[in-house]
Amino acid sequence: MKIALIHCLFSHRIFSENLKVVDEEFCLAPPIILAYVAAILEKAGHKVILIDANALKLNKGKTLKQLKKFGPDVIGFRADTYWFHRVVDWAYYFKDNMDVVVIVGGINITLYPKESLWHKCFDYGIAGEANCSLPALLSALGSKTDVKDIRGVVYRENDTVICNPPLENIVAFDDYPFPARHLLPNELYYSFTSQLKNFTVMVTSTGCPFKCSFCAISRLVYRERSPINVVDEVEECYRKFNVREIDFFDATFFINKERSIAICEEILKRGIKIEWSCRSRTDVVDDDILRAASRAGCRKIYYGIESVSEHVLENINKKINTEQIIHAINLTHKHGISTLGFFMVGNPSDSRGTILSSIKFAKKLQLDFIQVCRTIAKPNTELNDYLIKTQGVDYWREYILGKKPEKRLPTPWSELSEHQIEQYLRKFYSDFYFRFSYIIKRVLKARSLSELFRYVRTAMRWFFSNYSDVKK
Ligand code: B12
Ligand code: SF4
Repeated sequence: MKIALIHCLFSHRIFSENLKVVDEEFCLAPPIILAYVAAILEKAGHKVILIDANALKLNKGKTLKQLKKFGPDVIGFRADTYWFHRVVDWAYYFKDNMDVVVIVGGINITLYPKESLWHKCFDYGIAGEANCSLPALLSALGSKTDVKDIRGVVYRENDTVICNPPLENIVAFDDYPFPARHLLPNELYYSFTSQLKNFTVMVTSTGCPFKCSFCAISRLVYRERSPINVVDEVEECYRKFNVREIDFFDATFFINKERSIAICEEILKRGIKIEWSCRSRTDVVDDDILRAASRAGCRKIYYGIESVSEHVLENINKKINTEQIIHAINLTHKHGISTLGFFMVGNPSDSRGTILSSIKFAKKLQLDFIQVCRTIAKPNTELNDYLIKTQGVDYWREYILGKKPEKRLPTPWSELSEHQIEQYLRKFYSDFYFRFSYIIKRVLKARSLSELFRYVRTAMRWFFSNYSDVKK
């Protein structure tokens, strides 16, 4: 069959935890999940294209032109919760203009299968992994046989949405084919802090064994790839796609010390000259890991710090303390690796005092970058459970059904108003970034004009932002 996978043109959403400028400037990353789906389809013998309309800045009309040239039997979308209605809008458009079957997959279909398939622009959904379900669904469509026995498939019969039982076992992550990067415009991607081209993202583990109350990843099954499998993909990126910088997008890359060091040693052994970054908890790194990482090209680590207040950290179930944070950041700098600290404002028990202390702390730690977000009730989190309990309704469920508009969600766990949270969020950024000493350091550390240009553009956008997302 001929299948076209489409990554829509995305934009900032009102309920996002990030400021508009951050959502728009933080990164232009490859739609790696759809590239996984593409690889699964190619392995099953299908002809596939992947249109990254977001990177290519294609609107629906231009994407339709490309689709018509290819003439797909099936088009596939990935839907996460925030962007669900954008995907619905695009799916209706193509459905109205072409004779195609539309399949949707991704995390939101796993969380809200019935509500998602309530939208008639989708003919079928896949809840959970595509590996077995999608090839089986396509062969049933090809042979016009029943789909009722295919696990993970969601479909409509008359006007009722049927959710088949989920897959029994999850697929070992090593058994996935590598993402089909040959279908992507690899030279276009970058992140706010990336310094080399080509830049890509990789995922070497999913889920996380920790249970922070604001985080949806804690509820995904933790599974990891073996070091050899990871470095095989790194090598493919390096040799086949001229990748020189990789952002490992795992929730917390260094969680397994032995695996982390084995990955670093394998990169060194094969002589792959790449630079990379990753995300980590502060309490899992030590001298051995950071030494190995630095030698293998690690140039930046994104640490989840969230707050300096131990009371706040306890309330969000972060299970770290300030001593561990200070130790991890200093050790990372000692090994010549830059740091980005993630912070959140509007946490349970956050106050003006805790936020101002966190700002001071971020500056004192001499972090190279920070990213600050509002604490929101993301779908499938403990905080969302709390919101459902206190409000009596699951906003996200209603939003998917189209019964609730896009809006800022209440934060009943915090004494701070929405306006105050917004102001502290902005203050956090401006107090940190707009320091003379910081600006000089950034300019001196920049390695290309395009990197410098990115910083200047974001700073200008920051200055001229008219708070439009606050007013809404
Ligand atoms: C890599 C990653 C990214 C990458 C790549 C995303 C992409 N578009 O490809 C980047 C950096 C771009 C990214 C961005 C964002 N992400 Co992200 N991301 C991840 C991460 C860490 C790993 C996902 C992954 O690669 N898994 C491995 C693949 C193989 O497994 P999988 O995702 O389960 O996919 C399988 C099935 O879902 C299914 N499937 C998926 N798509 C499709 C499509 C079809 C047609 C079919 C049939 C099946 C199918 O088959 C796949 C293979 O078996 C996850 C967290 C996690 N650990 O899972 C968050 C996660 C998916 N991201 C999330 C979010 C919120 C975002 C952002 C909105 C963040 C932000 N504020 O900007 C943006 C969204 C931008 C966008 N629209 O893509 C949330 C989604 C929550 C939700 N309920 O919607 C997650 C779960 C993390 C979290 N914070 O909770 N992300
Ligand atoms: S915030 Fe980080 S450590 Fe906590 S559950 Fe999420 S991924 Fe794991």
